[in-house]
Amino acid sequence: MKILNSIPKNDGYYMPAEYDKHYGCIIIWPERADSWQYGAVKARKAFSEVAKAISKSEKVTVLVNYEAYDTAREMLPENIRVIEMSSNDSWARDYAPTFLKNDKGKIRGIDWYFNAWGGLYDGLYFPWDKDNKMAKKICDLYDIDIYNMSNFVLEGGSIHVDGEGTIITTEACLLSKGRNPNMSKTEIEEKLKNCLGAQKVIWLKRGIYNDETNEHIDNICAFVAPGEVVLAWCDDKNDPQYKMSKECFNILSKETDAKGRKLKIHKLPQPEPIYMTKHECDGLINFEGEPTRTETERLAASYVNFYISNNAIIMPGFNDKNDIKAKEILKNIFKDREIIQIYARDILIGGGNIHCITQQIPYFKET
Ligand code: KQY
Repeated sequence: MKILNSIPKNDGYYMPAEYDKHYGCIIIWPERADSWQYGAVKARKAFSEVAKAISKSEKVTVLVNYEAYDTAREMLPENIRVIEMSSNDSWARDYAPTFLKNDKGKIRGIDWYFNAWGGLYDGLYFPWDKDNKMAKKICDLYDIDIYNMSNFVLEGGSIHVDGEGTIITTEACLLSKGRNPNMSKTEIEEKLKNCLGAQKVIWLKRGIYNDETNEHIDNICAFVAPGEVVLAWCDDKNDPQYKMSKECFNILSKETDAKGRKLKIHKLPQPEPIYMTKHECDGLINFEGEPTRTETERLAASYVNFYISNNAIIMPGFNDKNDIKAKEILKNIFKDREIIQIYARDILIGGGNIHCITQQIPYFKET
């Protein structure tokens, strides 16, 4: 593995869309006592279901701390590789490398700086050193060269791309004070375009209500094809999400992508609001000085937080009346892929969902 200090765009590298062909997927095993209730038992079952669904069509590698290795190996089938690697928590989307490819089928990674969604300003835990080292370790594991972008704070869940020159993100997250406070919006935009080999950034203002990541894009809006997005939608005018989604819709409907296409917007309904219960809060161990979950706290549930595997869409379900409706909408969009819905409340309690716990590796030729 070589560490590169050049600019990906100048080297001919760009981030492919998630619906492009994958080599595999990385997942990090849940363990942290303030994220995963009651020793992470239910979370581990949900993570295993996600890993199994993805492994039907791509190679899944699960990374796990020493202490939980035996449990992970026991719970996961043989076709899923389990490797010991230290982490602080389990959000592969945010701190596994962002992978890029070039036109010759070669791939490279990006090592952004990770500061637990806002560092000492409004981050969610401290320390985050093990998470921050994972991108480099993962590239070393696969012998993939990696761009050093440690002067820029970014999580993978805060960007989506169409693989044809367009990036979408939210201002609430990327312009937040806990990430790159000394950079202007224009400078951040240039950095994204240079790193991801893109020509255009579409900025939405906000994401999902009460999303503790400062409102990552991957919970509110995602590309499903060139020129097409899904957007989390809410019809209830009394719900704070109503205005937030409407504002996103207004921006998207006036925008064009990097190739000048108008965007087709598919609305994906939200589940009814989901709140933490006392029982769930009692199952978490809270660390002094860090944000905690509270009873009746609204969780940032969204069907948009799905993973696109080679032959399926792995989407969350919440035992909600909109589970079936959301599944049908995705089936109509992804006609050639199976739609696998996994009950995801036990992932949601940790603060994210299926997209947040996965990171795809684009298809590449092994040497
Ligand atoms: O990317 C995510 N949505 C993960 C957020 C986890 C926050 C820690 N509880």
